[in-house]
Amino acid sequence: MCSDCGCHHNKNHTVHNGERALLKTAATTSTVINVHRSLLFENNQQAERNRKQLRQHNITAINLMSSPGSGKTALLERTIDAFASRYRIAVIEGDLETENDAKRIRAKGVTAIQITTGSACHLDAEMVNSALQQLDLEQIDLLFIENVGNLVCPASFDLGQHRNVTLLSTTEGDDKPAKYPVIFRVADLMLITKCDLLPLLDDFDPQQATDYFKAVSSCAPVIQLSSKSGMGIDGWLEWLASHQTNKTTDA
Ligand SMILES: Nc1nc2c(ncn2[C@@H]2O[C@H](COP(=O)(O)OP(=O)(O)O)[C@@H](O)[C@H]2O)c(=O)[nH]1
Ligand SMILES: [Mg+2]
Repeated sequence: MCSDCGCHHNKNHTVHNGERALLKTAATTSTVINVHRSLLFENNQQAERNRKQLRQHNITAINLMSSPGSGKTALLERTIDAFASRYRIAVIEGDLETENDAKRIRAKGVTAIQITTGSACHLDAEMVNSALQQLDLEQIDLLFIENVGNLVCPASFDLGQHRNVTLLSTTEGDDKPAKYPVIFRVADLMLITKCDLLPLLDDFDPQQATDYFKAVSSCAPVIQLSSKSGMGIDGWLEWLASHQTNKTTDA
């Protein structure tokens, strides 16, 4: 099992199978670790190339990470409604199967590239690079990357994004930042989503979730919002605007 993501996919699959055999001897363990390091090293290099390409086109890329169903696509729909006249937006969608999320985004008139990963539980920099090749980068100010729903693996794979946003929905429990610290530690912002449900939930305390988050992250902000009611969305849009420092259509 991969110590970085635990998944069995693509080129990693061979490595993992190899790992099980190789772990039998201490002498070869270091070989396995080196191969893992090399895979992440390759990913990081591609991520740097992606970042450079995005910078050349003045694109700000935001990587959205969370559990499945915590409201990433709903938030993007809300964001597009509010910001499509201000920024030229594109979306890269990551899921194991289906074009469902890309279709939801396209229904809003925004270009969306769907990556279906098969069995992989996260996006990687190479996948994002192949999506970038399908986009007209000159026509984009803000690029959202909706990562595969997973609170563990996406945190280990740099995609070339400029900012990480981790969502925690009120129905998941306020202890998740403590239980899954890595994905919250890499966050530049935590969004507590589905806050319209708070009156119905007697065991989710937003302050407790924030305290757990602050304990693992340094000083990243927290915004409580609801894509359904619109509560808190303005704070999210302000945060986005403050990180979209490049070309704007209303400047
Ligand atoms: N009550 C409530 N439900 C929401 C909210 N945002 C998303 N949902 C619902 O949560 C489910 C999953 O949302 P989706 O955006 O597909 O989540 P994703 O898997 O993270 O992209 C859908 O049924 C949404 O309607 C919200 O702010 N409030
Ligand atoms: Mg989604």
